[in-house]
Amino acid sequence: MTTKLSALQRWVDEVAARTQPETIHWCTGSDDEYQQLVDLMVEDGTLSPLNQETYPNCYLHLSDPTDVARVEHLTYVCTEEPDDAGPNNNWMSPADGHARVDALFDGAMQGRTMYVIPYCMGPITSPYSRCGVEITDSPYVVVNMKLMTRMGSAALERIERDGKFVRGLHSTGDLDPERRFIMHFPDELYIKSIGSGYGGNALLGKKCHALRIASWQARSEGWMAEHMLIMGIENPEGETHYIACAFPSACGKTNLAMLIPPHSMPGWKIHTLGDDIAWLHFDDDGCLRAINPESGYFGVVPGTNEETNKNAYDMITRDTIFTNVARTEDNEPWWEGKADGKPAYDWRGQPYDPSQGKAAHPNSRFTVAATNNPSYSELADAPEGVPISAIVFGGRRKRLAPLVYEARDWKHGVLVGASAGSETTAAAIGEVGVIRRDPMAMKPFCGYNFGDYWRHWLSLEERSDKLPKIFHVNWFRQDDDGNFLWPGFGENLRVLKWIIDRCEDRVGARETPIGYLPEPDDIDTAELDISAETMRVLSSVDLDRWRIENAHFATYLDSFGERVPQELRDEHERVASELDKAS
Ligand code: SAT
Ligand code: MN
Repeated sequence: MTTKLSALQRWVDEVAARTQPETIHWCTGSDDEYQQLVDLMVEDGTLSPLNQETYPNCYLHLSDPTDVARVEHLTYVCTEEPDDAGPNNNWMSPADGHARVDALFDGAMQGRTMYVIPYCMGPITSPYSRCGVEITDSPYVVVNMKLMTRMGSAALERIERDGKFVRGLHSTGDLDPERRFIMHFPDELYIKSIGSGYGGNALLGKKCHALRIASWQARSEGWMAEHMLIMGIENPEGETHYIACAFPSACGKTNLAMLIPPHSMPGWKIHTLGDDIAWLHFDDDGCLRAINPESGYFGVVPGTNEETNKNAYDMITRDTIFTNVARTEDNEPWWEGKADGKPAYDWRGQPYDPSQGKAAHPNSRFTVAATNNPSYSELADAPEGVPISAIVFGGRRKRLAPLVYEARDWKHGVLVGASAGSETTAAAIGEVGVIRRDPMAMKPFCGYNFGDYWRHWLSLEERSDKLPKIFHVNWFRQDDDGNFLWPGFGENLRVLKWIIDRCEDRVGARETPIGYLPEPDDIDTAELDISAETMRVLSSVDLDRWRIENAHFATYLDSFGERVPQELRDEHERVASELDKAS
């Protein structure tokens, strides 16, 4: 196969000339193609079949032990002006960026097959969708892209119609961390990634395209590309509200998106639209609508069980690719937090020895098509997307943030998102558990200067009088002994109910310097083993800690210099003075 789109054909020829593959394979996206690639990888050891009786069509991939997470320090945004990438990104000039990686791509695919993957982020017929083509020498990337995106012939037809596509060039290279780069050239809608086969570094449709490049495109075209799950919440009366929630990697977006309502909330239903990325556009009525550009999940495995996320637990018993989990004697996948079985081999493929660390890597992942999810929404393929009632920010905060609070208005909501922080997780290489600022959960993913990004958020207020309300949640508060105060998981629906009641003006709230908080009794705790005192702690504001937090954020804002919108500084000062007054 080839293409009638000359710009695409030319690019493929040019890449082939540089990387010198043995053959070129244009991906059709068919099930047969998927199976052939899986068989090929089973033959060469890239994949191992798991127990086909209990885990039909499930396979295990063990990556190089140095290649198990995103590498933020090797991820660059290449713009002419360093300030356009901003202090939130590593910067290189486009000329240097190309030169740096092109040298590594020279001859990189010798003796290998080069796969050309046309893909569409979002429903094929949606005006909000955007397309890309990834060229890779990794069949593992191809099968993951098949599970995660709408890829193959239908996407190619749309690309040929649109004439426009994001280019993503990937090679696993030699996996040497010294020769690993993830480069973005937003002006050219071009991504070049080499030296890693891992998820966010290699599946270029995901973070590289759908967040870094798309956030750049979104600013110039007047929409938003955000690190948000999308879910529908249906109450017993049959009324459904859609919300979009931004939490950092490995903070429970997948679990929340496919939550199972607790026993005390009969008649409630959850509909999953997406678990990681939302593209938000205004419709003609000024209503903000969301589509999920992806069509599959790349979720964290450890901790997944029938209690925490039964939908995910069930959906990954078939048709799933596991990456870096452990294995039992019966060849079933195993991970920390799985209720049954025990590990025989660890994520490096070695006989399990507890003194060598965890059996499954803390960032081990499942890749599975969204259609496997029992709570998958019927509207996930709707070209017009779903209307968003609330935007919810959050993160892991042991001490500071209350269970839930609501921003006073849009401007304050932008500040709430911009000042979000979270403890780091195993989703990226680096220290785990330290607080870092993570505005809108986009720290690793915003493809341009955060100052300009906040300005873009603020500007939306002029576009509509139907903007969603903005909230902040924290499922991760702990007591002095490190016990979680809130049970989390399915019980989080109790908090979402309060959020929806606020959107519908059905419940009051208490005004505080940080925003509106529920009265402790306004969150229903029926059938929960939680004391009134704990609820009081969860719904109170520690003014001293908040003043320290606010001062810390001021310093952070300063690091963006003149790019910080004055409106955001003013809003920050307003909150600071409210905090001073209240203390
Ligand atoms: O590796 S990914 O970026 O795809 C997953 C994540 O970190 O959110
Ligand atoms: Mn993510």
